[in-house]
Amino acid sequence: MKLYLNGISSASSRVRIALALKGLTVETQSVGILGEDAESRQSDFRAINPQGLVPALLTDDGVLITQSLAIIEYLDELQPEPLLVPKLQCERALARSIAMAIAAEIHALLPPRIALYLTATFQADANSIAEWNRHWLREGLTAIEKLLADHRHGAFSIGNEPSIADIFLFPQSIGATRLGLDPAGWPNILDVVTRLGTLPAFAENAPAARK
Ligand SMILES: N[C@@H](CCC(=O)N[C@@H](CS)C(=O)NCC(=O)O)C(=O)O
Repeated sequence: MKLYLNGISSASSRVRIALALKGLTVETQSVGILGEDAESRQSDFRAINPQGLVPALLTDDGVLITQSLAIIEYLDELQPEPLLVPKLQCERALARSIAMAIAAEIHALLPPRIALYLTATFQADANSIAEWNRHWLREGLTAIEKLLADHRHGAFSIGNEPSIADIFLFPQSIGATRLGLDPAGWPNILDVVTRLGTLPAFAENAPAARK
């Protein structure tokens, strides 16, 4: 298998964490997503993934799987140990709710292409973009904190084993802290992320900071 990724990418970090938890190694290829690097993505990488986004996983059967959640669920079926999509129906639904709340409602508003568009079309400066990012992170993480406060009953987001909920929460919460948000306002998230940070699969595969 071959994983197209970028070191600063939060969505790529999710797949790297899942691979590490499962002890799987794959060939990797870095794809530029910022500045001039992003130009190679436009031409070459879009021929591979028309969305032009990372992560994307090329399977041994030659199928390109896009979207981090689809990739992680594919890996979970390929090698179920340790299971990342919980077995119990209700826990599975809650884990997917958290993963989707991050992927679809928070992260979708933050990647470089959004900032580029806001700058090119609305002349947003760096401060406005940072505030835009903080706004969607604050709103989204506050909703997830409430969800965790209502349903959490173990060490991690769902029970006592890391799941897709944690895999999506960890990189996003690191991004929020880097943007100056104080995680103390979300005690459950802070507790879960602190525990996750002690696990090598998470600590070693966090998204790199932008230079
Ligand atoms: N929903 C997608 C998000 C993919 C995504 O937005 N990836 C970012 C990096 S974190 C990217 O490739 N961005 C390029 C850009 O925004 O120009 C997933 O979960 O895989």
